[in-house]
Amino acid sequence: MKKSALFFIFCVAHVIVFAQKKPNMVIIISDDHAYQAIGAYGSQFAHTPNIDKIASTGVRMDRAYVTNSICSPSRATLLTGKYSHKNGFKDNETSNFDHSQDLFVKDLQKVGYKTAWIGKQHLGNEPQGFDYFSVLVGQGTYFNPTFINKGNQREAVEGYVSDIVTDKATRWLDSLDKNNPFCLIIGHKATHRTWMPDPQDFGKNDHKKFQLPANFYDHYEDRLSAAGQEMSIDKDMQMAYDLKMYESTEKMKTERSFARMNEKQLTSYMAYYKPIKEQLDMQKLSGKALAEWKYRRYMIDYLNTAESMDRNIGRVLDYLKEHNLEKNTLVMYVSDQGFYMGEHGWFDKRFMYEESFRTPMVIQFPELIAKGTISNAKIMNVDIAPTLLELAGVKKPAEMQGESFVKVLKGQDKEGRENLYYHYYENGEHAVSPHFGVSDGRYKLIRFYKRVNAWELYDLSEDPSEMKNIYGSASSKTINTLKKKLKKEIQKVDDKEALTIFNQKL
Ligand code: SGN
Ligand code: CA
Repeated sequence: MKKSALFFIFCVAHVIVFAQKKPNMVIIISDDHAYQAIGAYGSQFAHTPNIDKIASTGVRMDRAYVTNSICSPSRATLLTGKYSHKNGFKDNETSNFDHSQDLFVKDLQKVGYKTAWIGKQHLGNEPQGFDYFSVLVGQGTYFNPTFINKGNQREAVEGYVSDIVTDKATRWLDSLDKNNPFCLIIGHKATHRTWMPDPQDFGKNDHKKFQLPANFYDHYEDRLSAAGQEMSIDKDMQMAYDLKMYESTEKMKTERSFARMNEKQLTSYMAYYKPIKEQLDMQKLSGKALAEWKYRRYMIDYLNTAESMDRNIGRVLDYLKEHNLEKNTLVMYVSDQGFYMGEHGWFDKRFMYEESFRTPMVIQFPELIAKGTISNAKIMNVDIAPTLLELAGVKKPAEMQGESFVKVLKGQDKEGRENLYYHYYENGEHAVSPHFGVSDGRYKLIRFYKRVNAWELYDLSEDPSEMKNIYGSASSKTINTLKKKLKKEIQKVDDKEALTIFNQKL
């Protein structure tokens, strides 16, 4: 054989071996799942053995943050590695996602990856960059959900959403030629409002004692936007819609999420909730007693809903193990943002305060990450795309704003980002004022605008629950230092809208 032919064979073989070495990726993204409700994060009441298993096999990220604490903007940031003002998806109410822009999954496809998104994506009905997709229509529903499959084909499936999404995910994995690397994104509907458990999980968390957060009765002094929100468990959480307190099956069926249930599903819901409603009626609660009853029921529904998701995450982990894929597959579990479990008296998210700004993130990848690592490095969801690209050996596209945290995963970087920049835009449901801000880990400076015009400053080392806005009392030196940091971050990500507001006098 000629030398050149031999060389050619060598090159092809090298490419094949190299291609096989590219890691597989399974990204499991939940919806509104709080770190306060995860065992691995120290929750005393959560039952999340499978998420915990990912953490103990790999790393628990304790300072993972989002750039904009709301569903679709978070997923848009995950896909693009860009802030909302650059990827064009700022809020759920007015934005349309441009799927034709560069997405990390498209870059992965170029180097041989098979890609799929299955479950909740919430970025319209025409995803791009996926060899296969089956996404929930809009927010999706817990029962008998409808999917849009590639080729714009609608499919209604009977059953409970977390099971169905996982069935689809494992079927897609089954269909793959495992010699090619793959990137699978599983989007869970759980634990989004209105927290509807799989009936088999009713009762699982009902016996538990929940400690009311110390700031449940927050009076929001010096915090105008916090005072004006509409996401209070006491004031805004609805007895019927949210907590499922209906007099009769007929009344229950007036709500869309129940109207779509089959007889068996509806019967099991009535059988569980009716006695709770009867007991409540007998108690005739009001004031604080009623607020605390609502908090308790919220916790129970939320945790019962999480049971199925965690169980289904376990199915995916088992699949990888059974198919000998565990070693060469990175598994990341992340939520689209954090969530309030009664802190400040709230449910929902949106604020730059820690509970919603921070997101749970645990990652296993035995080839790279040491077992049982706890990382305090500051990272953001905008950093996920560049990290995955680096692991796949792909150069980061110039316009991608995130920074790879591969070094953090390898244990070579303990700090991560110096500053965290945040910008929330939506100005509607739950009445949270738009705002942007910076956190350096100790101080957090926030500028609210539109609905409320105000600055807020917190010293997290003194006040981790962010109850005391010290903007009015802090030294001008501290404020100026933080303002400089904020301006630098605004300029770094080229957020023109924020810069204009930053420069305005209050
Ligand atoms: C829905 C919910 C809100 C929630 C948003 C955004 N209302 O509109 O409570 O904040 O979604 O959630 S509901 O009455 O429809 O449940 S997100 O996960 O899409 O960001
Ligand atoms: Ca969400």
